[in-house]
Amino acid sequence: MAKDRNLLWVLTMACSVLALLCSLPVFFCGRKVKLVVYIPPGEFMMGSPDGEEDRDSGEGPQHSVKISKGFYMGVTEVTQAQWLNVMGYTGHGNRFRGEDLPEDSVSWDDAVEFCRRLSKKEGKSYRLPTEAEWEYACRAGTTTRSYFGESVSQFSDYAWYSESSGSKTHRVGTKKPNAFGLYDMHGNVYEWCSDWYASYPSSPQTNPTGPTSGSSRVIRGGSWYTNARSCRVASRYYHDPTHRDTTLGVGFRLVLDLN
Ligand SMILES: [Ca+2]
Repeated sequence: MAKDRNLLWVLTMACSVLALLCSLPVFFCGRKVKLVVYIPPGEFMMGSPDGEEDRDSGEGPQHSVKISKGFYMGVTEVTQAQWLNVMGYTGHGNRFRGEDLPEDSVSWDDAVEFCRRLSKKEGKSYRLPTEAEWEYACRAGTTTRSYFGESVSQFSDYAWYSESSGSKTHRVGTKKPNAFGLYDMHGNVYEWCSDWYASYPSSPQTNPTGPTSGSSRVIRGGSWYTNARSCRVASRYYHDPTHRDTTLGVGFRLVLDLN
């Protein structure tokens, strides 16, 4: 079993390197910048193992998930400049202001509307990540509490969270990225996922999208406001999809589907 896991890790890392080499430059706001990276298909164990420190029961049961199709994902959270360019107005009462800061107080409905307008504007298919895609992309082949390992002492090198943020959000992409080249998957702002929140199934899943109805949508990754426990890769939280949280800091990250 250990040998299989090592092989899986090697294959995933090989795909990660390929993904970085294949990072897709796209035009946005008239500037040619790398906004998304390719996330290759693969399989992973979703949720946290029973023995993980700081684990919450809602992170289990840990179960096998297959992502059968690659996709592109935003290198960073959606910034306030990107929001203005697409929506034509500044955000809904962002707690912190700055064009390179993430949108920090958007509802799920707001984020979905942004995806709809950007898709129409560019003739592409942008959407929120599923919860499984988010965790798969964040892990980038790792199985630890964060994409950089188990050590809480390293959190400040990788994440803007309660101990490192100075009680505010920060310019996106300024901490260390994961193996896929994604920044701020831990901390800065929480990120909306497309799924309704629900308990996990125990059986293996392929491209799970969550239940068909519910009352709260999933948010992931913790924020400038939360502690390291809430920034762990398996940590889950949720909100009413109409709620614009000016305390926690909730933004989002785009997924661009392959044609
Ligand atoms: Ca984040």
